[in-house]
Amino acid sequence: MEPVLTHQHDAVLEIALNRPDRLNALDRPLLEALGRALERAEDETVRAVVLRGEGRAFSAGQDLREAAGGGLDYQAHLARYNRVVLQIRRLAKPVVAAVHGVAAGAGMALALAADLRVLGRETRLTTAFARIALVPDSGMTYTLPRTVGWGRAFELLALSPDLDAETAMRLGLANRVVSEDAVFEEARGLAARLAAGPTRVYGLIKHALDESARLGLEEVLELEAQLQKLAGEGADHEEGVRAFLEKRAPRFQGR
Ligand code: LHQ
Repeated sequence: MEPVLTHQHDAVLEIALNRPDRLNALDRPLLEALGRALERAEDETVRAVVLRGEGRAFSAGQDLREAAGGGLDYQAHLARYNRVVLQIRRLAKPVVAAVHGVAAGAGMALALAADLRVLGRETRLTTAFARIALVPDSGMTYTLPRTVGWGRAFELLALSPDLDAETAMRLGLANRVVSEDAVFEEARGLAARLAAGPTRVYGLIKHALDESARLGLEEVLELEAQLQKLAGEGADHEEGVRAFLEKRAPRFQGR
């Protein structure tokens, strides 16, 4: 069985984690397949990505059977996680995580690396790492405090509560909460809407937000000016302005 499934519908690439009997626990073959799937997302025919899980969960995080007994070289293994997290963040197009069931540990970290999260009303999130006496990884110490604030991050990481969808929404961890069986459709709808947008500019927005996390105000202002020059030269900007003046909806080509 392929550990990751991909399916492209129009300009939306759907990537599904596919170890349902293990709640899509992440092991080496799955992470390597996810890396290959994310390479496919670079294709210019792809303008948005949905990341989701098969079965009853998004992902239970690292496969603890693979990690048990000291047989796993954590540093080498983390390079596989780091690769996919960077692939998601550096992909110059939006990634929507469709999070149903549960997302734990590195599974939650993958969802946090995405640009938008759709949760089901019954979905639970848990950082999980400290429950098994591990520090957070897969970028969680970067994404979590930037999402929920520094004041809450330690509590979520140290005590690892089960967060329900309502709390996740309140903390800014979810963009949409829908009924559990509508999670994929909602995520696909969002991705389709984004795929019809100014894709190149979405990539620049993503870059600007990531960079702003480590820059001072003066540097942010400078970066915005540089990116605005790039955006302003784009065909989509010209189309957006023309559509506004002609009082019609823009037809963006993603350029
Ligand atoms: C699992 C797993 C799992 C294997 C459920 N592995 N089988 C760590 C190490 C090294 C380097 C890289 O980074 C990391 C990062 C991490 O991700 S650390 C955090 C790892 N994840 C966890 O600690 C979560 C462990 N799982 C759970 O706490 C629960 O399973 C959750 C809360 C996810 C779901 O609970 P339930 O809905 O009650 O399901 P369940 O526990 O009954 O699980 C169903 C099956 O899936 C079960 O197998 P079985 O044969 O008994 O039916 C579980 O053993 C298996 N499974 N998570 N991570």
